[in-house]
Amino acid sequence: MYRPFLEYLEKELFERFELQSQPIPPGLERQTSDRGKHQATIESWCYKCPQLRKVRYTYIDGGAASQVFNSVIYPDHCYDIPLLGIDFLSFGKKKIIVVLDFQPLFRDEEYQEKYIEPMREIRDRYDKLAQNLEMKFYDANQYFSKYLLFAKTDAETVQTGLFEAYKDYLDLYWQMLEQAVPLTNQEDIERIVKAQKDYDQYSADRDPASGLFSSYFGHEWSERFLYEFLFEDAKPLAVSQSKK
Ligand code: BLA
Repeated sequence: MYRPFLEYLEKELFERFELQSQPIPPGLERQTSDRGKHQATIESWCYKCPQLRKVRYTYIDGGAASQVFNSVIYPDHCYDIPLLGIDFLSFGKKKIIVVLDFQPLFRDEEYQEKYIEPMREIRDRYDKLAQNLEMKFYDANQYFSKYLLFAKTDAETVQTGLFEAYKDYLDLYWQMLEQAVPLTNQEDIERIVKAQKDYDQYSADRDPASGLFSSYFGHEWSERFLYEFLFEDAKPLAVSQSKK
């Protein structure tokens, strides 16, 4: 269902950047499950290039029961640009949730003005996909922008409106990257390192997918996938707590 989105992202990335494939820890790159009705394959890709320190995307194909496309793009630490976050989910065709955002690293006015306001014009053209839904797992004021697309929708809208919106958001994101001036001051760069790391910790600890991964692939695999691949700069909760 979301394959065309994955293919489009891949094509754009390969046309615009000198991507270098990055290793994914053994056993996490691809996994299949045949636990009765929980049959699914999960597959992931990871790249880097001078402007983007980590580009990862994952596809879960569980047939009609589940289709998921998830991706995060982390710019190099010398750019304070938001992360690009994609989470498109479909469970049994009835429950379709799509989230697409430039995930802000900071919340000050200047940052909003520079990186978030430019999204407004696009967001306003896709009202149907920006439903101001309440978040249960995350805090909407942390790492989400006010112009995110977040909707409960249907297959028809995914193929038409969402695909258009997706192309527009990606275009704007590439444009921001092209215009970005790299930071050179070490302290400024350290601030980005910390902000991206905090994002990983926050996201890993709250990820609503952990139950989904566990149900398909087991708890142990799920923890490894979260902390060794998806959010590898995060420490597992038990560890980070015992170190406090
Ligand atoms: C919600 N994301 C969800 C849910 C699942 C996933 C199962 C809960 C849906 C529900 O029942 O309400 C799935 N999350 C995943 C998967 C991966 C993952 C499969 O990380 C990894 C492969 N989530 C992101 C990114 C964004 C994001 C990058 O990983 C940013 C665009 C957003 N997902 C996001 C939001 C929700 C969500 C905002 C709703 C959560 C809430 O209500 O608080």
